[in-house]
Amino acid sequence: QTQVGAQSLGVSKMNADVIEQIHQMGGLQLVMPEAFAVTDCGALSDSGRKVVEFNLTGESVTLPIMGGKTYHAMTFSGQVPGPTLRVTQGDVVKMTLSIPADEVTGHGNDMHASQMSADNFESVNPGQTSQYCYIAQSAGTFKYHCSGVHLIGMDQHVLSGMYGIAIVDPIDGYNKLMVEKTSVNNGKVSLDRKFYDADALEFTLQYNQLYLTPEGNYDAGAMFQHHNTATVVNGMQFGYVPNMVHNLLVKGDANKNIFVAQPWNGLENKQYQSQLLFVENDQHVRLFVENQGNEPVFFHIVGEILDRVTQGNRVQSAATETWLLGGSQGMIVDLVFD
Ligand SMILES: [Cu+2]
Repeated sequence: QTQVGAQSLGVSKMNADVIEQIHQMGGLQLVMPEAFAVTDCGALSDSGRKVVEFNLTGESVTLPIMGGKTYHAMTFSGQVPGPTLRVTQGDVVKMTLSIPADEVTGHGNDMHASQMSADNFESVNPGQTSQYCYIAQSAGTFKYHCSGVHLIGMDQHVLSGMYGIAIVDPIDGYNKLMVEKTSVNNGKVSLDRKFYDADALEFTLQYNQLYLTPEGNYDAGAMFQHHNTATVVNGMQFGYVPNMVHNLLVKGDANKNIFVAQPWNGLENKQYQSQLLFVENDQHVRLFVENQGNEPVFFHIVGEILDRVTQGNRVQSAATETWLLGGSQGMIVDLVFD
């Protein structure tokens, strides 16, 4: 994980000659948004903006892994990924992180939607609580992640499960979706654009890697070599394959698997049972996607085209087959299965 400390780029600390040199070199402009400086919860709660509280705990727990074993996970609020924050652009986020007294390590929380360096918040020790506030100024999907103990162990904490997303909805709402079709009229083929209402069926998909020793502990050596033990989506391998219920529906036999691997088959798995994503044809679907890991994600849906890709409230593509997400990059995919 690469962390650029915004403070280290503070213009006031730099030699004026350096700034002039950068200028002469052709263009690096440092922009410090308002939110960078505003962390005062007292002032922000009185600013006329809606205040949204986001309360998290930092907890180490044991979670199941494919193959029937477990691993030592670190989590926000006991779950992987952590709870999803959803706010509207312009809202104030009041983030509170509490660490239980019996937790084995301190934790932090770096929310990319905040445009603040993790240095500002540092970390919270077991038995303590800390808080910061910020204005969610930019719309989009943004990662949040543990920043370790003063950045020490950040890789371990994030790759063991301490990540989530903040969805910042545009202040003017989402746009309707346009999908290009063609039709034949009087023997002539022509464009026939279809428009879908902005309201959509929504899902979040978060990609990450697990780097584990056989005992289920974090393996930093494997991480540096990119030898991942598993790629996980929303914290699970093969979490979106059929389970026994689908076997029964499709094959008439709960024990006859439909797919090559169905590791989360049984009802006894409770929340760890696999979950299919059900959508209807001709329905507007919106996916909030974040790459939480340190491998690229080549996002493609078999048999579909991504009708619209949005990042930072700007449309990046219409009708692309695949979109590439680097580490700590998010996107909003709007599409219709047709
Ligand atoms: Cu942590």
